[in-house]
Amino acid sequence: MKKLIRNIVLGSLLAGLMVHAMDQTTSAPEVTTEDASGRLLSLPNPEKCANRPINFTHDGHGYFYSGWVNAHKDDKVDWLEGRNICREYCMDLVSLETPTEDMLIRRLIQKQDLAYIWTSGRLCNFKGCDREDLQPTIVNGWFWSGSGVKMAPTNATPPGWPYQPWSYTGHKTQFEGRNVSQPDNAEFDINESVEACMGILNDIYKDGIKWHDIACYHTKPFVCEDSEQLLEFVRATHPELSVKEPSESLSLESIL
Ligand SMILES: [Ca+2]
Repeated sequence: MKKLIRNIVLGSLLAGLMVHAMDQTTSAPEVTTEDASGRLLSLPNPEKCANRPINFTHDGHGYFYSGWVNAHKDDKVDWLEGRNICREYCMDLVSLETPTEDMLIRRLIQKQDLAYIWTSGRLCNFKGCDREDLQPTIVNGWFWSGSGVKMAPTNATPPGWPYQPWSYTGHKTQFEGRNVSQPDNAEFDINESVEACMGILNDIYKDGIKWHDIACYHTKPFVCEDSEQLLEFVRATHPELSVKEPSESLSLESIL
């Protein structure tokens, strides 16, 4: 019976993903472009989900920063490894769909003086990404792999945002005698590594705390955010475990 329920839930989860993908975003990648070893996304670990670390909350979601969790405090991992660590806790790398959430993570980076972190931001550069509405992908092909939400075009301030989160500068600026903004896929010109993953860099290019496209193999600390999809999945398949919403609201402002 349990297996049947699991299959039904898994089936509807996959169907939901596909519909979701058709509706408003791209299908989530299963492997990265750098994948040379067949690495796949991890499934959640029910026990870890029930006991997941939560450092702060926002809008009903729990979050943790790897440096604040003993088991991960020295972690510097590539993008997919970051996702997989989060996913075992029914979380995923953080997705910044709103300026409020972006400012929250900027606050963390600023107050802790972090050089950089990974987010779940991802370039659609895999199977299925040749869809016309995603072209050119450097502008129209970015999405949050943690939530499945498509990003606004990268070449302008996102609608409703008071600022442009992508950096106005980066590696290419020095060669072109003008500011070359992000995403710029700069590493591709150096060694053909696609900058398919999004990190937040803290003043690396004297540009403040800004979004940058980065090749996914680089290693960084990371922020995890609750994944509603993975939490629902584990609640449905493991009703005996109490996999809760964050039990109390804990704002980052109250601790930092
Ligand atoms: Ca870049």
